[in-house]
Amino acid sequence: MALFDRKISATGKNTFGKPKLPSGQEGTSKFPVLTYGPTPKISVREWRLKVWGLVEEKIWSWDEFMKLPQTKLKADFHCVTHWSRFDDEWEGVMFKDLCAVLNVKSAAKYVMQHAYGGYTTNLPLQWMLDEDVILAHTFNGAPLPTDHGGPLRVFTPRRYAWKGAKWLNGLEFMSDDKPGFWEVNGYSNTADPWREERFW
Ligand SMILES: Nc1nc2c(c(=O)[nH]1)N[C@H]1C(S)=C(S)[C@@H](COP(=O)(O)O)O[C@H]1N2
Ligand SMILES: [Mo]
Repeated sequence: MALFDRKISATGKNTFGKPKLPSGQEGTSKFPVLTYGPTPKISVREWRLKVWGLVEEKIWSWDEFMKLPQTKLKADFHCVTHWSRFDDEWEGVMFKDLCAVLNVKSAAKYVMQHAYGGYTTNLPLQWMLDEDVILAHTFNGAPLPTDHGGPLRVFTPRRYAWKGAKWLNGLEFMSDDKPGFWEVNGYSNTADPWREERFW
């Protein structure tokens, strides 16, 4: 397969001081699509984002969501299937900025991301609050392609890419950890690319 037609080399450190290329990864200019099951096609008119659980429940429409503070983030993307992309520009709402307008209860320690189509993935709230976790709608200056999770996906630069749900439509705040889709199916719960936490 043509995934590594053009290998991209990367040396030195990334923005948070980790090797630009984690061990076991290869740089590519391609952006493969990795989706389990069919691709949900959601227009921004019908799109909603709901938060529930240990938080004051709230639902955003697209227009309301776009009024939240918008940020551009340059970051690298690491997939557990051994490819990495470098220096893409993502734009959207940082999770920490979204959290700032929520009433999260102090008992909330974990967050489950929910997507149209049923995909889920879990992370500690503390890790979701990392400064670079973004709910992204724009990729390199254009609307995020549907295949890659448009209208809105989560991107977690410090974790393997399965820790970001494409077609995000819900955030559940929880007191206890609960494994998401791939975590149930053998992927690591913590997913640190610099420790090669791929599977358990
Ligand atoms: N809703 C949803 N989100 C998902 C997935 C999925 O199947 N469904 N796959 C995950 C996996 S395993 C990876 S590697 C990345 C892939 O993102 P990409 O298709 O944009 O490369 O999305 C993650 N988010
Ligand atoms: Mo993946």
